[in-house]
Amino acid sequence: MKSALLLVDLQNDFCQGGALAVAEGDATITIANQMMAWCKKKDVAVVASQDWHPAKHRSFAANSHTEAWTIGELNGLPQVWWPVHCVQNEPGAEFHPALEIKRLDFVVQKGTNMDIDSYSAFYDNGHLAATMLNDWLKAAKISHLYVMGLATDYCVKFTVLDALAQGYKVTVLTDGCRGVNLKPQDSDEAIKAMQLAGAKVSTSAAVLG
Ligand code: VGL
Ligand code: ZN
Repeated sequence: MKSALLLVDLQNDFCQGGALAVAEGDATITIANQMMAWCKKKDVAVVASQDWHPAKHRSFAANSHTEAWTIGELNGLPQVWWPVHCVQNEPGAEFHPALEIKRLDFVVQKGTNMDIDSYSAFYDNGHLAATMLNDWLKAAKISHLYVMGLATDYCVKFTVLDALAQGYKVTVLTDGCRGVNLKPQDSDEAIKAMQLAGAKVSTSAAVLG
C-alpha cells in the first residue's frame, strides 16, 4: 500500500494575522515540516492543496452583499459567507513562509470557479468538477493518505470524506489540524464524521514513532 501526505490549505490567510485566521493555525506548520522530513526518509509523496479564489468569488460576503460569518445559500447549497481570503496571487494565498515547500511533489489549487465554493481538494462543493488531485494520486499508485491541515471543520473534513468515497484509506493526523469552530464543537464533530465515514484518527507523534 503506497501512501502520500496531503497538506490541506496551509496558507497565510488561515494563520495568525490572516483574513480567515484559525486559532493556533500556525501550530500545524511545524508538524507539517516534521511529517515531510519523515516522508522524505520513507520515500512517501507529499501533496498540498491551496485555496485559490478569484477576487470576485461569491463565497466572499462582500461579493454576495451580506455579512461575513453568517450563513446563506450559493448555487443551491448552504454557504458560510467568508471574509475575502486566499485571493489568487495575493500574499494571503501563499503557503505559510515556514512551510518547507521545496518538499512538495504536487500542488492542487481549488476554489477557482467564482460561482461555487470548494472545500474538498478533490471536488467543488456541488461535486460538479474534479480537480487534478485524484488523477495525480492514481498515476502515482497511491491508495492511502495521511491528511492534516486547515481547517478541520471545512477543507480537511470534506477532503477526507471525498477521499474515502473514492476508495482511499485515510489517516487523519489530529494534532496537525485546527478548525474555524463557528460553533465551538464543530471540529470535534468533524473528526467524528470523518471516523464514522471510515477514516482512522492518529497523531503525528504516533506516525513518527
Ligand atoms: C476553508 C473556509 C473557506 C478551509 C477555505 O481551507 O478550510 N475554509 N475557504
Ligand atoms: Zn475559501
